[in-house]
Amino acid sequence: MKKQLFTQILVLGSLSLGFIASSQAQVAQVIGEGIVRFDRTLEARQDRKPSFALAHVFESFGDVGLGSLNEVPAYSIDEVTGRTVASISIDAGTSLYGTGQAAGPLLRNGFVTETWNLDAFGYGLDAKNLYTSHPWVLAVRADGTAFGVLADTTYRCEIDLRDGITFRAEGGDFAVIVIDGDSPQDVMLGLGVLTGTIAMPPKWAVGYHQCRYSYNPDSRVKEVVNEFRARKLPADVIWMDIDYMDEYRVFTFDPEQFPDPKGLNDWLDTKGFSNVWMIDPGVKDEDGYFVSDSGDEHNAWVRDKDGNVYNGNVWPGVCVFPDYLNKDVRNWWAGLYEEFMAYNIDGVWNDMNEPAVFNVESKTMPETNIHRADPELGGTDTHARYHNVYGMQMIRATREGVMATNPDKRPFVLSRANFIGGQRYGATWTGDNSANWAHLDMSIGMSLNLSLSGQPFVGPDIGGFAYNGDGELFQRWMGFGTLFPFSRGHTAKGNIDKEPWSFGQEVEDTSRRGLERRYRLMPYIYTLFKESADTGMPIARPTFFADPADPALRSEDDSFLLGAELLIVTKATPEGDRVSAMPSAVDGVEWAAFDFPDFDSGRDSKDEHLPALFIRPGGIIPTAPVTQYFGDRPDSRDELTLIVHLNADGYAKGTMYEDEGEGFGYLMGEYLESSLYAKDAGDKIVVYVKRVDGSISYPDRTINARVIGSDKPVHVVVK
Ligand code: MIG
Repeated sequence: MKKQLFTQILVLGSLSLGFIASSQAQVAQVIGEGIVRFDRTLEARQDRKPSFALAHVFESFGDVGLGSLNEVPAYSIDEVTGRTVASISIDAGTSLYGTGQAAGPLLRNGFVTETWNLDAFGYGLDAKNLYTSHPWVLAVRADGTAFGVLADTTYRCEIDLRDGITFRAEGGDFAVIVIDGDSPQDVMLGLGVLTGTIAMPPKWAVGYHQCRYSYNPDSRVKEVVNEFRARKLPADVIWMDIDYMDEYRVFTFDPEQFPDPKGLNDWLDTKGFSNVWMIDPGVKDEDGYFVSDSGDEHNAWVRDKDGNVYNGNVWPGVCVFPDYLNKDVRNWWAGLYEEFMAYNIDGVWNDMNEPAVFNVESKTMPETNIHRADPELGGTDTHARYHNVYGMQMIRATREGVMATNPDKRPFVLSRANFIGGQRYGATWTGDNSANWAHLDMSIGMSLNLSLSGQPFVGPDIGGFAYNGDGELFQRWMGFGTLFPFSRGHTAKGNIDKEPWSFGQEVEDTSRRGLERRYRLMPYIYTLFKESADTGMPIARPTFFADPADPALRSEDDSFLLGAELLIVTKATPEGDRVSAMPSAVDGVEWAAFDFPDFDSGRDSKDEHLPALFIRPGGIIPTAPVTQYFGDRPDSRDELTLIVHLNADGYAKGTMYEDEGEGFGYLMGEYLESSLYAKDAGDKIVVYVKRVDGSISYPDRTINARVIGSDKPVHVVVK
C-alpha cells in the first residue's frame, strides 16, 4: 500500500505534476516511504523551525495532493490561547498509543497529556506531563494497519486523545509528519528512519543495575557489591548517586567518603562490576570552583531575559546552568569528561535536566530565559522554545565528551529528561515513581509507551523510588523488572534497604531467579538490542504486536513481549488475580509456557512470584548458561540452548547476534549473525544454526535445543 503511494508521488514529483499551492492552503510533501510531512501553509513551510526530533534534514521527494492521503491533519489557530492546532480524526476501533512517558494505562484513547519536561517526584496516575516529551501518537486501526503522527515542535504541546488526535502547541506553526504503515511494527520502523535509533550499548549495560540514593561512603558500595557476589545474584553495574560529590559540586568527589574514586572503580572491575556516576546540569555558582570558573570563562551559562546570568537553586545551593543549545558550550561541557572519565568511570547518569530548579513554583527556569542556540538548531530564542530539548542537548554533549575520552568504548548515558529522538544519545527511565501497586502496574504500560515513542532502552525504578513498600511488592516487581530493557533497582534517600536480599530469603530467591532468567536470555535480549539499534524496533513491545488485528489485545498491559518470540505475563495486582488477554493460537498451536527447569538456586517448585514465560508458535529463543556478569566465564559462549516451539507446519525460526559486547569492531564486521531454523523431519527434529553475516569465527561450542512439547530426538546442525 505505502510502496504504491511512494512510487506514485515520485512519478508526480518528477513530472512536476504536483499541484500548485496557494500561500494560504495546507501543503504536504513526501519525505520517505509512506511518510508525509504537512505544513499549515506554504509560508509555514518556508519558515519552518529546525527539527530536534528528526535524525537529519529530510528533503522532500515532491508535493502530494491531500486528496490522495489516508490521514490529513486539519490545522487551525485557537483564538483564545493562540496555540496552533492540528487534528486528525480516527475511525471507530482505532487504538492510540505512544505520547511518550504517559501515566496511566497503555491504551491512551480518552487521555490528555502535555509535553513539558517536569521534575515530578511522587507523580500520580493522572500526571499530565512528566520528565520527557514525545509529541507522537501511534494509531492502530481496527484491521491492524497503523499510522503514526509526529507534531514536530519543541514547544509546550497538548496531546488530546479524547476525540481523535489533536495537538495544540505554543510557539506558532509546526509541521505534522504522518507515517502510514501496514502494521504498528511498520510504523515503528518509519519512526526509526525519522528520529534515529539507539547506538549499540556496551553489553554490561544490558545486565542488571543496582542503584540507590545513595550508596555512600565507598565502603558501602563495596559491601553491596560483595553481597551480590557472595549470594550469587547476577548483576553488572553499581551506581553512584549525588552523595559521592563534594557538596554536590559536579565533577568533584567527597574527600572523606570517596577519597579514591579510581581505586574504587578499579576494585569494582576486579569484581566484574561496571560503574555509573551521576552528573547534574546545575553548577554551583562559586568563585574558585573549577567548573564554575571555567564556565564563566567560556560564557557557558543560560541568561535571563535581561541578559544576566540566570541563577536557580538546586542541590549545591545557588547554581548556574550550561546552555547546551550552544555548540561551544556543548564542547566545553564535553571536555569536562576527559578528567572525570580518567577515574575509570564507565557510564554517566545525567539527572535533574528538565532542568529542575528548587526555589520556584514552576520547578524549572523562567520561560523568558534566553538560549544562544546554534543557527542550525534555530538560533537565539527563549526557554519556552528550548525547554523540552534542554536535557536532550545535555546528554548529546555528555555523550560526545565520553566518546572523545574513550573512543574505543561504547558510551552509556542515562538521562532523566529527554525528547523524542533523544534515544540517539542515551537511555531513559521513568523517573521518581513510588513503591506501591499502582506504580508497579503502571511501570509496564509506561515503559511500553516510551518504547512505542522511540525510546527502547527504558525501564522503571524497580521496587519504586519514593516510599518503602513491602517485600511482596518488591518480590513481584523484581520478578518482571529483571526483564525490562533497562533493568535497575533504585530507591530514595531515607528509605529502607532495597537490595534483593533486604526482605529475607524468599524474596531473595525470587530475585535470583528473575536475574538468572535475564542472564540466560542474554543472547536473545542482546540480539533485540541490535535489531533496535539497526531499525528502531522496540525491545519491549505491547502484547498486541503479536496480533495487531485482535481487539482483545489492544488494552492488555499486564503482559508484554520481549522481541517477537517471548511473551511475559505478569501478575500486576496484589492478589495476582487479573487475567491477561493471550494472543490466539496460530493454526491451532498455542503460545507455549516454558521455564528454565534447572534453577541453580535451590527450590524447584514453580515460583508464583515470577511472571509466566511463553514462546510464540514458530519461534526460537537462544539462551545461555547463567553468568554472574558480562565477562564472567569467558567459556559461557561455549554453550547455547535454543528453546524451540514448532508451528503447525512443524517449523520454527529465530535469529541471533553476537559480538564482543564492547568497542566498535562490530561496525567493521566483527560480529556473528546466525539464522536459527528448526524443522520436524518425522522421526527427529533438526535444528540448523547458520551463519548469515559477520566475520568472527564460530566459537567452538555445544549447542543444545529444547523443543517444547516434543519427545523426538533433536539433531543440531551448525552450517
Ligand atoms: O531531587 O540524585 O530521579 O533517581 O536518586 C532528587 C538523587 C534528585 C532524582 C532522581 C533520582 C535520584 C535523585 N534525584
